[in-house]
Amino acid sequence: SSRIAVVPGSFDPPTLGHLDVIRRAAGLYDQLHVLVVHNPDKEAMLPIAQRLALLEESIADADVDGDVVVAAWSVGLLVDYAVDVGAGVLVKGIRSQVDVAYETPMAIVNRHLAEIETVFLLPDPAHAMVSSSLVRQVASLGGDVSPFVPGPVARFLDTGSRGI
Ligand code: COD
Repeated sequence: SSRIAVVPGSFDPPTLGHLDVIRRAAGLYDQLHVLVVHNPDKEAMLPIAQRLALLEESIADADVDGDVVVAAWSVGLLVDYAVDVGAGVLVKGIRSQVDVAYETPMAIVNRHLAEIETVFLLPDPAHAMVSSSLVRQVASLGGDVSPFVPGPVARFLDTGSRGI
């Protein structure tokens, strides 16, 4: 049977850290669903549709090998999406003890809810300090975000075409 995994995130905006996790996960599974999930705990910078477009462009631009689907999910449990597409695994990136503390209870709940396993990938040291919140901060203060994000995201943030 084919191995299908979901890589969920806010992706607000997608970063080089995200792209690293996506590329490596694509090498581990037959099909990958990169899922833009609305996180009610975070105030959003970009609308979901914009994050989807930037993710698609960034994945294409980076020539990620494998069967990668980009989708969005805003109603119901994340594991409902996973079950719908036949995925048995969620892949998350772990940058720090803070990420471990945040992800551990969710991983346990998701396994109880739907027998979905969570697989954690350690970050590439080159991108381990990159986060969307850092990029949002630098962008909002007019700084250069190009060292932290894929080309399409850098170009988008740079043109000031954001509706904010
Ligand atoms: N290097 C490696 N990994 C990274 C990096 C980096 N530099 N930056 C981010 N990541 C990882 C994150 O650790 C995460 O795994 C993923 O990439 C996405 O990151 P973000 O910041 O875009 O997304 P988050 O952390 O806001 O996650 C949002 C989710 C909605 C996916 C999360 O909150 C979640 O799983 N929610 C579950 C909703 C649900 O069903 N709840 C009920 C059961 S618990």
